[in-house]
Amino acid sequence: MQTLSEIEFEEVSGRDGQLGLITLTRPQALNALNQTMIQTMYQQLNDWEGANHIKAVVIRAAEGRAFCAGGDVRSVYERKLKHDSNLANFFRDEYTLNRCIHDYQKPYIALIDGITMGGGAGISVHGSHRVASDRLIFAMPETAIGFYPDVGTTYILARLPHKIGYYLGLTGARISLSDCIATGLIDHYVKSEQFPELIYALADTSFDVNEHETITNIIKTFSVPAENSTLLKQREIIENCFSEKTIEKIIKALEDTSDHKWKEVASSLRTKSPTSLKVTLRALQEAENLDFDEAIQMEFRLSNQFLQGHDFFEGIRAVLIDKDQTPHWKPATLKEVTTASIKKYFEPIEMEL
Ligand code: QUE
Repeated sequence: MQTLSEIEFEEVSGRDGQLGLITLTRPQALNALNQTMIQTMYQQLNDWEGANHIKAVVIRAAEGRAFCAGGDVRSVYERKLKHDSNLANFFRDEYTLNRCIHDYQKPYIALIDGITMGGGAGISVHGSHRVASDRLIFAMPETAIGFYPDVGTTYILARLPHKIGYYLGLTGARISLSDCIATGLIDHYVKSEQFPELIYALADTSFDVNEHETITNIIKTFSVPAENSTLLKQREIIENCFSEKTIEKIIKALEDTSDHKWKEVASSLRTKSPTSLKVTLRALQEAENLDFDEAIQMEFRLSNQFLQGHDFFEGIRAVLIDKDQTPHWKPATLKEVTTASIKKYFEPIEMEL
């Protein structure tokens, strides 16, 4: 049932033109993106891109714990149970939206206040200006549900310094605002109380010349310094372990640190889908040499393959449906995952993105 709107669009007028304002309003599902939200947002972004009176777009979430907890993979699971033959179109629509944001011809400003995971990253980190509050919790947790970091983030994660993107994408680690600023995932820290004023300041300013820098300067009048990143202090260990070329070697390197925290990271990797880990590692390695468009096309191939497999549905079941937190992966061990089975994920498909 979908009676109330789960995403809202407004045009905010200021002394100099209008902003397109998107507000996610599905707090009961942590603003997880369903296909209708994705399609209407894409439509609206296209309309605003061609509308002379709209000078920039801002996205935010209605008050609550989350900016956006992901794509609505629960509904993907339900559709699978109903033998829906076109599950891949959910991902086609979502990645088309992500690509639209990456390519957007007007400034796209994400104001992030709260949990941002998976699909939530896909509608924020590809924007031209990424602003977050100290309530940000960022994660790409998909290997826990037998999937992989998608929504264009293979491109992003592959480019983070010190192999931090490999760490985030493989382990699903949750990181803070200061860690996001230090790695470059987020550009500015603004306190959430300031978000409304920032929106009005943006609406009031003319962006006629040098719009990117003009907006950056407005944001800077509201921004405050972030704390020191705890993650960046660990960059040597991270870079050392996550530069290894296989999952088995990464796990071994983590165990060899003889540091309690990093041994636990090794144990946590052992709980993830072995297929997900191997596909994710290879996808990040590939994405280092791909442009955004190529990376998200690769992702669409991967997602199609995950929809054919076992682990994605088992992961959604264990984490989001039955919540027993005990997924039974098939194959269950890294050793049993064949090179041929991984290779298949990267092969061309009939209907490419
Ligand atoms: C790993 C994930 C996701 C997750 C939890 C994980 C994910 C996702 C959701 C989610 C959260 C709230 C919802 C919803 C989905 O949780 O991708 O429909 O209401 O979308 O451990 O990858």
